[in-house]
Amino acid sequence: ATSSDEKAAALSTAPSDSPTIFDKIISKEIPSNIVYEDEKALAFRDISPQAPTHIIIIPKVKDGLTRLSTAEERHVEILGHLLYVAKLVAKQESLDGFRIVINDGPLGCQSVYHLHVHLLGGRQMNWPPG
Ligand code: IU
Repeated sequence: ATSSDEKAAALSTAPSDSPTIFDKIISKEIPSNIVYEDEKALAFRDISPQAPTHIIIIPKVKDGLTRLSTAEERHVEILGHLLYVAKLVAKQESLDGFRIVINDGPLGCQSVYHLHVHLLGGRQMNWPPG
């Protein structure tokens, strides 16, 4: 998929609390290329990579955490853990610099309503982002 397909998907996905495809990735009902797993988090290669390394890091238990803008105080620990996992995976992937992204809502190009951190690297990133 191109990044414009991703944008189209984001714009046509209504924000919702319903289960997402990431639940099936967590349960391994749908295969994914898992690069890291612990009791609280899972990291797998993005199916449509936007950089040589593009990994998605998610909480195994969603606990209502559909998007960053609706995060609550109880989510603080898992939010911190996801960033720490991003650091561990960046090291595992031998990344010399990387980009962390959390898309929020249609305007932020979020297409899956199970909060996730993108870890992108392996090439020179650009600024400003699109
Ligand atoms: P977004 O931040 O919600 O736009 O990111 C969702 C990402 O999940 C996006 O980069 C997709 O390519 C990726 N993804 C995936 O890796 N596997 C899937 O089965 C689906 C989406 I659907």
